[in-house]
Amino acid sequence: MAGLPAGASNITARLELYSWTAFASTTTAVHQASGGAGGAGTWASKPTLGAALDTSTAVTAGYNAWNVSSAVKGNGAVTFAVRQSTRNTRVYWASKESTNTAARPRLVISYTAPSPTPTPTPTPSPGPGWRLVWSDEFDGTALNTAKWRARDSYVDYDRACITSRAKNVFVANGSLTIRAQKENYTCGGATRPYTTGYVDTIGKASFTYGRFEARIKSPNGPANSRGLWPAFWMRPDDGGNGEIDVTELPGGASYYKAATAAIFRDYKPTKNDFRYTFPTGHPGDGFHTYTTEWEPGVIRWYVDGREIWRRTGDTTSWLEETFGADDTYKRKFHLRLNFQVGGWLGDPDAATVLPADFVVDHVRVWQR
Ligand SMILES: [Ca+2]
Repeated sequence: MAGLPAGASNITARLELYSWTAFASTTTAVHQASGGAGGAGTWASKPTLGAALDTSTAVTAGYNAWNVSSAVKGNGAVTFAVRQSTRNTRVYWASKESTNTAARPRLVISYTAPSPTPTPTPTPSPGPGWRLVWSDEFDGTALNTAKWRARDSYVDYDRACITSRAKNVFVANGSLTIRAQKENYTCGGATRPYTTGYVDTIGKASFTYGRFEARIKSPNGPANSRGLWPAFWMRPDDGGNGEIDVTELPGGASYYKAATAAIFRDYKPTKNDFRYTFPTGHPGDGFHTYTTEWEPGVIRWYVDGREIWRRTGDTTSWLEETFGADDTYKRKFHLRLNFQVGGWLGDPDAATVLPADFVVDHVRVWQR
């Protein structure tokens, strides 16, 4: 037997032998019989029969079945024999050489197929010289407030109120989840139809240059995701010009397949951005790793370890001015994870499924 898929479970096996006629006999199926059963019926040494699997007390015309599941654990060879209390088996049973192919012995297998799992995406290793300087693997049971602050807030372009409640931001099962909900909530003196979450490292961790990575599962599929917009991005502590978007993952039929990489000088907007469409799959089909390497004179973006885009002084005249870090202009950028609901790329519609989860397996920062 070779056809069982990896991960098959609940395997059952039925040995079926065809008898040309009914007769009285007790038959017992056994397995792992050793010794040959060939020849004319007079053995020099009879096969050694194994333990009983299943017994039938009468033979009927047509197929007779024995449950041999306990002998079948997976692919590979298993030998079965049937021990019979009366009569000569050769007279009544169809053999594997029978010209009637529909009467040959057969082993009928049924099983539960493994549930399909998305291709796991490896977490890429950083190149030479990068040293891990900060990370959160989200292994605990609560947001680590030494590293992050969950905000209670709102912004004009977000249709949701941002709350720090566990309903919107929580750590469990090795991940941070930011959950957008459909619920009326009041913030800034107005009631909004959604809530969401937002965490940042302002005042807790900020960096000049580095390799910034998050492993993320977006909630956004081809349908039912319009208006959902997870993002991992960075802003300078001084609140001035400059934004680095490691990834933005807006939902909706027009956007769900792509991850957007971007840098902003200002919000006039002077910006460069690039929408990377996955060669197979999409950001919502499982966890994917999004990385930005910010170094003097160059910023590179990666998805699942593959470089997708880079900016240098040649492509972007304002790169050094905005992201340079000479001694007189040493700027530190902090990390942000937010899950905007609605805005420039469309509001949720009737098909948008809420609650929706923006799940982050880890955030890691290296420097060199
Ligand atoms: Ca984790």
